[in-house]
Amino acid sequence: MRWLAWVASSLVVVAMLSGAPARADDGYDLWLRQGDTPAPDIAAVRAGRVSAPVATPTQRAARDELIRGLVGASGPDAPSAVPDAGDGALLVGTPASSPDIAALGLDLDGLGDEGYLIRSVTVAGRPVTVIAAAHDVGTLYGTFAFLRLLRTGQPLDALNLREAPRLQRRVLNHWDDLDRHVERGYAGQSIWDWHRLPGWVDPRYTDYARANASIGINGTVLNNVNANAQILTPMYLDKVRVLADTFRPWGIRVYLSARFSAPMEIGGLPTADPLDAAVQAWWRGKADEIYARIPDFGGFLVKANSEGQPGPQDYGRSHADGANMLADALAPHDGIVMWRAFVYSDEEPVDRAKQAYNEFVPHDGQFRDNVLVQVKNGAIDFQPREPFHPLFGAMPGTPLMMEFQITKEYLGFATHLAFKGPLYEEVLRADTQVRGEGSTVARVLDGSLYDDESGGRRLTGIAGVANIGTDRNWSGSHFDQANWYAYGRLAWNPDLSSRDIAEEWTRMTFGNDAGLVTPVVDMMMVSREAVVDYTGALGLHHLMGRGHHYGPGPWVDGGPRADWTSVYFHRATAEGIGFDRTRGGSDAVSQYAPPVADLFDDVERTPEAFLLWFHHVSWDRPTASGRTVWDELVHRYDRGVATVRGMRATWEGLAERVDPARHAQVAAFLAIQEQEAQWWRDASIAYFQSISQRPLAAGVEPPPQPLSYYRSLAFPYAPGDTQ
Ligand code: GCV
Repeated sequence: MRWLAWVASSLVVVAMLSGAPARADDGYDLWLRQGDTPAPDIAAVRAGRVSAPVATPTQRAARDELIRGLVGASGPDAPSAVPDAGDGALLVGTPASSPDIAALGLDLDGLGDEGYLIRSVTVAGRPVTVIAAAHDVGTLYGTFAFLRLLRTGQPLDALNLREAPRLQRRVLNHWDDLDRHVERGYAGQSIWDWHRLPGWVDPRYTDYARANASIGINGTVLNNVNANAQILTPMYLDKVRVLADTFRPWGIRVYLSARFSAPMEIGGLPTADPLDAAVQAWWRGKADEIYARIPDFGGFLVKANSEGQPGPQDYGRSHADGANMLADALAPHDGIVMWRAFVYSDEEPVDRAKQAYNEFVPHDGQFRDNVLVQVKNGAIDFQPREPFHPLFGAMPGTPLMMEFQITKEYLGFATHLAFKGPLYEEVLRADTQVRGEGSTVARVLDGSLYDDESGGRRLTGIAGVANIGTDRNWSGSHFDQANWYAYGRLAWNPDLSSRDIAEEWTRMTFGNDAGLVTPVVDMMMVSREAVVDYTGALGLHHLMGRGHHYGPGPWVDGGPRADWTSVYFHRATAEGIGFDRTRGGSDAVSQYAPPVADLFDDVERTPEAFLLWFHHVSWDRPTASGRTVWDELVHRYDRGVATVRGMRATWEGLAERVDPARHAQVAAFLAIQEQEAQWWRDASIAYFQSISQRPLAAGVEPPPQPLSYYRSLAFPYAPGDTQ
């Protein structure tokens, strides 16, 4: 009863606070912030009765989350236990954990290990909200979903939700090195404090797990795909074990990036040949060693024979040989291999966009059942816009998992506001047409396209390259948190709309003030297109600075490899611009299913967004607007800068509606973005005009500096570069 009284008095306090101005916020609490959430007005709280089991760590996590969410309390003042409320008005659990749930006889079939239902029912004449699942982790996800409804101001009195994730493995990929450098990371150092582990378990690890669980992420690859074999030594595995123990209550498994040559580097073997018996035995022993510490270890992620990494081809073996050798070592423990398809060779004269397909399609059907081939969303490298990767749909006999980038290597690092939800959505909804219309990338990923053959038993998954670091706000900027959030929500349900996700995130992150939500969501929804415009529209790609990838570098040429230059990709000449990937060119179009290949092959029908990706056209070719390609490109550069200017103005207008700390940082970052968008625009126009020799249309401002100035800028310490 003391607890009930405490809840009641807390509610009064929360209610009083809900009308107060926004409090200062450093962003640490992400979308889980209690912030200015109005006092919950739900039957359960009014009645003061919540029944949630607390017998396991996952149950306790769900219960604690409810306490935080319902009474706005955490920390030392929070009640230590929810009383056993019998016919509680908020009833949480599984048939096994709660007799009350069992008594309801709910239909939990088909929810799988992670699904849940949330339902408003009447028990003994009293309204009860039920959060039920077949397993504890389902109730945890259901709890977060319920709190999401609460925090976003949804009605809670007639609920009938039934949810299960569409993809099984929903994983973050950390490109974190063991010295805490983060490759392509713009949010400080790696959050994994390897040196102090396992003795010091930073509470931030729990906060990390909680944030991920709240959006349904259920796995994390702790180390960079450009892997260091040391992570597989006993000393590091003891550290990994502690992280795995910390994440387990939140339904999160750990995975590791495995360096293919580890048997040589830390095992003392003379070879890493996957067909060598000693090598196979070494990996089996290594797997046993890992599972002895971490019984639910997820498995290995591997970057092999790509950008200088070792791999099976060093021994004349195939990607399937390499992946299967590791898969066999993990199979007795139910582990999986995520084998990356991001492979290309500078010794290969073939268009880089075609190489992954050429290498992997011949091995379709040859991978073990516990292998997922992990494919980037597009065939080049996480550009602001790419057509979907032709491998999606081209390997019916092999489960493919998506690799998105959450960090913004090519979209302005952490200072540019670019919401990637629309990028993810565009790719997931793209129609491969491999089995007629509606063969979307999402259906390739969730396996539903192949249900006839697999009976729904295929392994499925998705990965996102994390944007997380030691910065207090985790992601380097407040708005980059939205990219982490959107990735998780789409990993759970690839059919969600990015606008809905943006709104959900905004409400949870900044509050439900209608005068704030609409302008912020509108701003987020135009932001990625703005980046496309000011970095190179109409299908241009790979135009950034060399190495660090910061700022414009359309002039980048020479160096160690042609396929790391910009001129390789834009192919601008005095006559025209674009990469001819048609049947008459590199023929990359033929890697798509015939209707898509026909579309991309036809310059008249190719969507303008991909014009210069697939075609080399005259600068003077008319575009849909009536402007020539040259004038349209310049127009888009200007449009991109103007959009950012508009975003700044929108944000300025929200000063009274956002706490000063977050408002000030976002405002400062938008100012940086505007300057850098202008820089991209000026440098790109200066460069392309030096090639096209076309005049600028009337009214267009010439770049203020000569091309030589933009070319002379150097940034040796830009963050996130490879080491
Ligand atoms: C981890 C791009 C990035 C590299 C990254 C690589 C990959 O080339 O610039 O930093 O390496 O992709 O995805 O393996």
